Amino acid sequence: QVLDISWFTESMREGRPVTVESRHHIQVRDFDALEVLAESSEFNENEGRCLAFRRAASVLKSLPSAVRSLGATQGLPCLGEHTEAVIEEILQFGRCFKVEEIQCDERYQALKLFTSVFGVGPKTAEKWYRRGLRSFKEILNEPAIQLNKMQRAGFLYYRDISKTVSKAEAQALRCIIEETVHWIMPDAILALTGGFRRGKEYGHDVDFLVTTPELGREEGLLLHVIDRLQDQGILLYCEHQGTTFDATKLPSCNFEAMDHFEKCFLIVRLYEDQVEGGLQRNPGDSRAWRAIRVDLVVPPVDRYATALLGWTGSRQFVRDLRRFARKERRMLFDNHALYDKTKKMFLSTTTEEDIFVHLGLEYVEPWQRNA
Ligand code: TTP
Ligand code: MN
Ligand code: MN
Ligand code: MN
Repeated sequence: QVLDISWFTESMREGRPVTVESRHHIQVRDFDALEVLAESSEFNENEGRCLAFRRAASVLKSLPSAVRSLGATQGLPCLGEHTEAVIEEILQFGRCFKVEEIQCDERYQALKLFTSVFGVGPKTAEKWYRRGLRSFKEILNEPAIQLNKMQRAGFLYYRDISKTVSKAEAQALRCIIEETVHWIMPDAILALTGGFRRGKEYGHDVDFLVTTPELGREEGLLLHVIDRLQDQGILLYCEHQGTTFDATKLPSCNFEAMDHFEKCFLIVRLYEDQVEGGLQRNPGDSRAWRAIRVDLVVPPVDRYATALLGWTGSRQFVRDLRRFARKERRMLFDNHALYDKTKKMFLSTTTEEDIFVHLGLEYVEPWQRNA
């Protein structure tokens, strides 16, 4: 299949400017400033600093009112000296010099653009940048560059999958997935997870958990679902990963580690007439469908609660909860299990509520987990 890039123009570079008028409080857009710093740290492989900026942004986001003076941030957790300096600059000048410098940086711009493609991580982006490549056109016209299957799909459907997914589109996909799963196994359990379970209006993909009432019956189910989507002619891309789950392993301390459940990363075709109120469209696009990224994960039913919590996110919320568990409760948990280090035993969980009970915390509703 030859890549059609006729639709691509240089103007599709992302890069939102963070310059703001001079004013005397911190507002929502300033979190973008911290996000730029986090991203830039990520590109420079400074994972610690990246996490620090993200944590600081989420602490500021959770404040009930705007920050109007540096004094107002005194005593807040997780605000390091770098973040304090950024806030001070924004309060004083309405902008942050360091952030603007990064946004103008050629390497930052190229890496941000490249990593916006599905299947392209910081390593690949860096490799392309070092070869002197700066735009999609240059990458796609460079004969020495071998794109893998995922990256080809990433470019092919770039315009659709870099566009947000609406709640109505997510709902339509839920119906499609539900019908497919239940056609194969009427009593299978399906849950919408990710940002849409947290009540978000928009997302970058749609995430689902699938399991079965009895342990073991989930084996083979996902491959069957994939087959069925293929038969319906709506499967545009599929990467399937078999399970590597090991029930004897302790929960991982490394949050960024992917979980071991069987899963697939899909690109699915969604038709106009399947969505209440119609599809979100790019100007001038008259196609009757759009492509959407979908993740399906299949934990065994006895791991459903931890998997649901992990896949509901947000990333920052789960990261903080795991940190709390480790530091305050001597407990480890990840998407697979909850483990008590004092008692040296796994704690069984059937629902998300059980996890909060074990951690000695009040239940936090999904819509309150948008940290
Ligand atoms: P995402 O779909 O990346 O994020 P999101 O749904 O919160 O937001 P968006 O609108 O951008 O899609 O991931 C959902 C959650 O799943 C997130 O908290 C991280 C988690 N996750 C895992 O636990 N394991 C994995 O292997 C992956 C890819 C994600
Ligand atoms: Mn998601
Ligand atoms: Mn995401
Ligand atoms: Mn996802």
